[in-house]
Amino acid sequence: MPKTLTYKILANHLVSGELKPGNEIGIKIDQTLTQDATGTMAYLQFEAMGIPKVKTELSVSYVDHNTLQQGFENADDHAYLRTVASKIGVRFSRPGNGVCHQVHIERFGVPGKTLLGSDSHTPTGGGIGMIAIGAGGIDVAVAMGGGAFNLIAPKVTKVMLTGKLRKWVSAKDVILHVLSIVSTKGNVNTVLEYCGDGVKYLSVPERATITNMGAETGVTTSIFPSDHITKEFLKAQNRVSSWQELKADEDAQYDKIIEIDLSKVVPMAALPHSPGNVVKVSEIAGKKVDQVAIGSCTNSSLWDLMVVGNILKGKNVDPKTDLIIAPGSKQVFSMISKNGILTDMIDAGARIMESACGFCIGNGQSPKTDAVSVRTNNRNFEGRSGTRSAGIYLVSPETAALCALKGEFVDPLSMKEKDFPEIDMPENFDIDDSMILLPSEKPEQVQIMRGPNIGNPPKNVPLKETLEGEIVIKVGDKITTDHIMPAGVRLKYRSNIEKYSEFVFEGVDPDFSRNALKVKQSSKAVFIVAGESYGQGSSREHAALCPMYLGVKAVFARSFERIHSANLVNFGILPLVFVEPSDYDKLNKKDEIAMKNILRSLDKNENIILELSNGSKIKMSYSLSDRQKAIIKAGGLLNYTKNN
Ligand code: MIC
Ligand code: SF4
Repeated sequence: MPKTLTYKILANHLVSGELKPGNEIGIKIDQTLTQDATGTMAYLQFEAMGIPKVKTELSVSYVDHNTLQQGFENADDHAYLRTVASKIGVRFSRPGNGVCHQVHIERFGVPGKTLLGSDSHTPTGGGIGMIAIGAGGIDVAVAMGGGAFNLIAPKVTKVMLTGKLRKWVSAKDVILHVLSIVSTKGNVNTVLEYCGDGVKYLSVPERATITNMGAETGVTTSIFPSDHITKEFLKAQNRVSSWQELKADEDAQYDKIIEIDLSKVVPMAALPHSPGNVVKVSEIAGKKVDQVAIGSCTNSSLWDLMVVGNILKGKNVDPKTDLIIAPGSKQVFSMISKNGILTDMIDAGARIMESACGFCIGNGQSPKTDAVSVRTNNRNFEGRSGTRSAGIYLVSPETAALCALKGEFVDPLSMKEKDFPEIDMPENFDIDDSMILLPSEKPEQVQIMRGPNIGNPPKNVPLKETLEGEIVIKVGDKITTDHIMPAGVRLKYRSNIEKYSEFVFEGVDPDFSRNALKVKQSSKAVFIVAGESYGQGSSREHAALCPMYLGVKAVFARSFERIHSANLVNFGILPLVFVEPSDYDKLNKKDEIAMKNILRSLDKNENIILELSNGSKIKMSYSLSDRQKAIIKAGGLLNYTKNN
């Protein structure tokens, strides 16, 4: 039977289950990546599994999120990550070497391989023809130990690209256009597979921009074929031996088809506070802009920054607008420095940041009160920038550069075609992997460094037949992991769960953590009530781990996002869905709830019943595989892995 590219790669890696959409399958993982903000927990969990050395073909530990090092905490994390990597056979990408996804695609991505990363933008690797999936740190730890990664065999949507992008329109506009079609919800357990004639006009970094931000649609991953463009990219990275041609079979069947004529795509922007609020830039032209930030794993390739630098060349940034630029990797940084584009940026008035996530995760450059901040990154959730009242607008590098010069929104299509900069891309990139440390050849001699910021992962207890407890918070739709577990200035506590837990739901209900602990101390369970798409956004398992620490035993929601619901399971928290969505309205903060016969119901695949103190009952369903039920019963994946 003719196959999609997605199913060809999945079939090559299948270790369990039947490869049919909707079934739970297990796949072998060839490569893993972690970043520092999720990595410390992943490696602590790996250590707790008692496996001496990773069993993957390649595992890389990146440091890119927490690089500000205000206080000792980040530096403690880095020292732990460097030494544990050296001991267990993982490469270590030093702080300063760049954002994990950008570096991974440059130096390690291989068409046809599987990549699991403890970061939701791991699908960036789909730009080079990998099946690249984001997951919680503990799933990555299991994969490093040689265990399969379990997922629901996805439905595949064909995104058929025809035509060629006009000058001043770029890959970011394509993915924002896709978001305007598929939105940020309802796409769980789907893969977006790009094909068609238009693909050949997109470079690998442009494809990576598109697959990167596919994460915002909620899909499992996105993928492009591996063709002569992929080969050229790998050649320029001196890695052509990693290339193989890969594409879907001619008559492959897709679940859905979306057609996009690239020549008709126009510059787009996502308005605050969701990547799905997409409009044409022409609709907001003239709106004043306070800050522009260019970089992140979505748009910081050499091409992106060459375009930006050439637009800025010989001009000055508007006096009332700040321009911040963070190159995606040391390779990009070094190349724009050598070819003089960096000087053009500095001369134009740009503030240059190190190659790291920085502003994207709210680690510095928080905009002023009520600011309009225009950014090339992928998320604009409320408060993520560090300034709750600011509105973040997501755009292409072209739009961002023009906004910085004029101090207001400019539709790039108002520019003349002939004024688009002529850019000569080099045939070869500068290769220098000296910032990637190889693991030790004498691991027995490596001492793992654990400063006071490195705590042990907290333990959970097996699930009980009956839970009695209280609803400590009720939230609405589209609650993101940034709402549940803020990053920014709190990011430095990622390795210290007790401290980090103080900030759960900080921006939604500052008393949540204290109230939850009180309920836990009175030996009752803590419950959360939520609307649709609970847990959108990042893969941070802390959004499950810290609630677990605070005594959360179940979340009652209208629907869940994929990575977050997997993380809840991994930490022994029940993700339950209202059978009758309107029952959401019957539950309130402080309600006392009893759940009986939980284990029996799970065994029999029956609904779980919530008993309210007023006598009424609410039916909750769940979509859990037998393996997931066993994990929840054991009190989480760590306990389960130890027992099996
Ligand atoms: C993000 O973009 O939200 C992050 C920060 O990269 C997260 C990971 C994290 O929270 O550490 C993600 O995308 O998974
Ligand atoms: Fe880093 Fe932002 Fe990319 Fe997340 S989305 S990996 S914070 S650059």
